[in-house]
Amino acid sequence: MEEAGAGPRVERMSETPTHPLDGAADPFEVARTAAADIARATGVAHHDIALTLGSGWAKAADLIGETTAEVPATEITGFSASAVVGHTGSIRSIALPSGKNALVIGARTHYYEGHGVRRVVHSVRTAAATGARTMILTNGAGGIKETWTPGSPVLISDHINLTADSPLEGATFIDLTDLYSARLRELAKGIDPSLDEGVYTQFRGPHYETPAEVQMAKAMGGHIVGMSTALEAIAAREAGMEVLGMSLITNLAAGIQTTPLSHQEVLQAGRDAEGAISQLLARIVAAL
Ligand code: 8IG
Repeated sequence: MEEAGAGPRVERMSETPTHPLDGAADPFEVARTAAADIARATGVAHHDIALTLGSGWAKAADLIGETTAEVPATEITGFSASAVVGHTGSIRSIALPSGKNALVIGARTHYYEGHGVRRVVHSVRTAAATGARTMILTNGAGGIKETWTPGSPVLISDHINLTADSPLEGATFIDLTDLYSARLRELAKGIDPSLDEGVYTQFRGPHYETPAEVQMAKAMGGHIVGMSTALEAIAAREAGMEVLGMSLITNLAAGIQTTPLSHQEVLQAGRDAEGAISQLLARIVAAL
């Protein structure tokens, strides 16, 4: 039991650890430190491909190759424990059959956590600092297209960033034409010709949209609603990586689906689809 009183409270405040990205002069320097941590912890000096596995995609890590090391994300500089049930919180190095190394990030920091966009994109910048030239971003999301059913994987063709934020600092003008690589989308469709694609709309969350907001997203040209990925994709492009984005439609967006949205339902849809979409992702990675 803690005693109420001024003494201990002052002590705790002075002990509050500062996050390495808060106030750092250069977030890329922090990413290079994190990449060195990963090299040390995994024994793998260079990674070629990086994957962020969102809700429903975790099993892909077991299918794409041989896991050579798994490290809790909290042991890597700048990473935080995942705030969401259903997100695993580890970083794995996987040897692919092709001889390449994949870095699998099972810990995503969401924008809605409120720690700022530097922390949101730290995993992407770290992946780039490990040498990865390809960034595969996956997520669970809501679908606006009526032809989609929960459990369908879809390719992200473009995004609308409704966070009103950017990972770029200062006058860093980055071209986002073809942000989601047409080459990689074609490669994915070569493996599964039934794959549809759509425009991902990143909302801040963590609340789901109102039906009116879903109609707004639809009117603007959005097909997928989610709470991640767009800011990460921008950072990946800034780092010069080629980006593949995929969403697992776990639910139809609010108002498109007439029943209420629940996180439990979203997790269940992810579990039901996990085997099939993970296999698909493994086949895509094998073809890279
Ligand atoms: I899973 O319907 C999942 N994530 N914004 N809307 C938003 N994010 C989501 C949704 C959804 N489903």
